[in-house]
Amino acid sequence: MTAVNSVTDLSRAGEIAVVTINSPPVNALSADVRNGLRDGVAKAAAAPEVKAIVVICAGRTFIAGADIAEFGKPPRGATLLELQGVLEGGPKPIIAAIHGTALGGGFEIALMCHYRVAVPSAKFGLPEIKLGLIPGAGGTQRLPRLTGVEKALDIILSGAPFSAQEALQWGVVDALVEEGQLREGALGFARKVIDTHMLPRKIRDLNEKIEAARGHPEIFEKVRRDYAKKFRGFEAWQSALRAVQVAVDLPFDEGMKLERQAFLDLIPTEQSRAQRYVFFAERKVWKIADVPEDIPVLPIRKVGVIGAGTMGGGISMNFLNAGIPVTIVEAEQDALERGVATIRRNYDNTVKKGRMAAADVETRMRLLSPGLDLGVLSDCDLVIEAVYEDMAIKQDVFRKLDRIAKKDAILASNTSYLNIDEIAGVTGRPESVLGMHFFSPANVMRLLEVVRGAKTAKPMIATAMQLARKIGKIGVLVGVCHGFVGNRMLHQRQREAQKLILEGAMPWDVDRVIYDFGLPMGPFAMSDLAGLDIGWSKATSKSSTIREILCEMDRRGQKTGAGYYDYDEARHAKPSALVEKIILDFAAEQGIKRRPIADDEILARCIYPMINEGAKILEEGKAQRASDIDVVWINGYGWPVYRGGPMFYADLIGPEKVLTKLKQFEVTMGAEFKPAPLLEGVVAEKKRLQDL
Ligand code: 3H9
Repeated sequence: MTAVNSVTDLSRAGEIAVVTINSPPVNALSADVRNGLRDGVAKAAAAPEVKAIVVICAGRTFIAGADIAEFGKPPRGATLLELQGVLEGGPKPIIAAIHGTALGGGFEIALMCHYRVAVPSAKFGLPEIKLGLIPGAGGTQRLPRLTGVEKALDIILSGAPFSAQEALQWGVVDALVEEGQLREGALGFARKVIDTHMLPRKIRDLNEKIEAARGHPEIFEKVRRDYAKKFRGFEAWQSALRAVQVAVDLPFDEGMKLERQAFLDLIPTEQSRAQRYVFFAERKVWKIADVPEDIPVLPIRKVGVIGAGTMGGGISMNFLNAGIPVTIVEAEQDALERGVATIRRNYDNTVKKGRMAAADVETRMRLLSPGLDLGVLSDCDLVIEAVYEDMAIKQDVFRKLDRIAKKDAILASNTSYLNIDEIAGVTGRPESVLGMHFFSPANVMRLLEVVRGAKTAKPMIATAMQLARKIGKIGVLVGVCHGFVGNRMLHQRQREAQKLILEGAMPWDVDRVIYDFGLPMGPFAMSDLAGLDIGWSKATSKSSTIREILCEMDRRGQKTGAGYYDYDEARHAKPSALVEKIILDFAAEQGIKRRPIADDEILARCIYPMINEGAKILEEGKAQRASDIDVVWINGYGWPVYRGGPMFYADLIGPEKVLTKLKQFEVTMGAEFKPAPLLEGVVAEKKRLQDL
């Protein structure tokens, strides 16, 4: 074995040379890896005794893509054209041996090789679209030549990984070899190549499948229609479509050039910068400054959930899906039965949509034990309380839990606003208490705010975060404050939205601006969906806000067929003339002189106070970093990933612009716009929020 460079080795097995890349953690295609690959393969090809070359990776995976951290920096090292020259253009057959995840540029390197073998657990994919990019090393030109245009478009536009079995079926790999025996299997394949005189097979020369698509623009039209909704607001997908179309219409080398240019053009776009930022942000959340990564976590073998309502049921499903038994407790038999029936119905609906096998429903339901008494939770390792949002009720539950739960159990509250320390304070073990704030629908939304109380012990925090990962959530550690990170910022937006409709806008104006910005819906559509009567009661309602007036009229949102909007049977929203009149009358009664409000102002009024609140959250240490706040907004509220989250957005448009506007608003509209000192500091020091 000889070292080619610091990340590449060259070894020999008879007439077969083996080039091994070893660049942890994921063998990303850095300059070193590219250099090593180029030089290693070239050296092997030059040795007269070598008849075939295997390219393989050490560690947990084949090359998992370009080094994302390198994008936008000055180019270094071997170029992709050079790699293509030594790999595809090389004189001797080259076999890529694949395990782990061959993604993006990694998969494209494999496609530059002449043959591919993989272990059955390997995964493949072109996830560039998720980074606001398109494949830039031939993926859009070579993949359609193997799989046909439709399949290739699906792989490129979904960005989703596919299995080794699918890869075999679609002609992407030539053979599967025994799990754990990749090197031996690849050598065996290489032996066969030598013995049967198989020549280097270049994908660039395989034209049959793309010729089949030539003269059929309807293929692209259909895909464009199918994906239009999913990609509302996104840019890169149109480039991806064009690149594949070029593969069909133009010779290979021209296609390569156009693909490369489109890729390079996308790198500096705001969307791609935002999406790459989010990629790293979603990986940073797991790192907690004062909780070591190797701290021992507690085994969670059984989970208790108190409350079988919408939240309790959704929360339970997460654990059932992960194979963890759940005991769910309700006070009344019929509420318990309703809760269990809802869980089953949700699963049945998933089966109907073809996304789950019927047998899996039974497997999951068998893991669920319903109970009517908190006493049945005594053997749970984690208990999550999801009862009515009321401090006295929650404290009562925790007092009882303290007596029932086993010694080292984690006691969690799913509260969305309340003070975890006050809840923990009624127990004799505040170190075991934390918040696990799921977002509705809890079995669908990816975000989990893990709320750290003043006394929560570190192993409890580490366990909750690890569990979040296990159930497929993205866990963000937050501190105790009203509404934590997400709802605390949301409150700012909701307040301004309510003010805006009195000052001159209509609910549908505000919603349109927020929707066009990229969120799935605006504040009023969201209220209608959630129900206007959350936290409202007839007894105390005094017609003192638009919301109260609407609730009193039984316009309580979609569920009553009317709220800020009117709804038809299919739940399509229509602006309501009645609501318009209610707003106008109410504003007049309040002596508010209405004025036209421009879209710019609506956006700034809704979003800048959120950014300001985010700055206060950082100042108070209630979030670890600005990017954690962004992860909350992207995964909990549908903030468009191509805008990177509210804090990244502030950096993008310039913190100074936000500050200036807040100051103006403060003068004309009052103290709620007073800029956070942290924001003032960032501007004074010409920093970015994301760097704090
Ligand atoms: C591309 O290839 C463009 C080409 O078409 C054209 C040009 C050639 N770069 O996710 P994990 C880090 S675009 C840099 O926790 P897992 C990651 O930050 C690229 N760093 O592990 C983390 O660091 P840390 C197309 C990367 O086992 C560590 O590795 N490729 C990269 O859950 C472990 O990552 C992709 O988009 C990278 N490419 O999942 C694939 N990848 O430990 C992106 C990872 O300091 N990667 N890191 O926090 C993934 O999807 C997952 O990381 C993977 C492993 C499935 C590979």
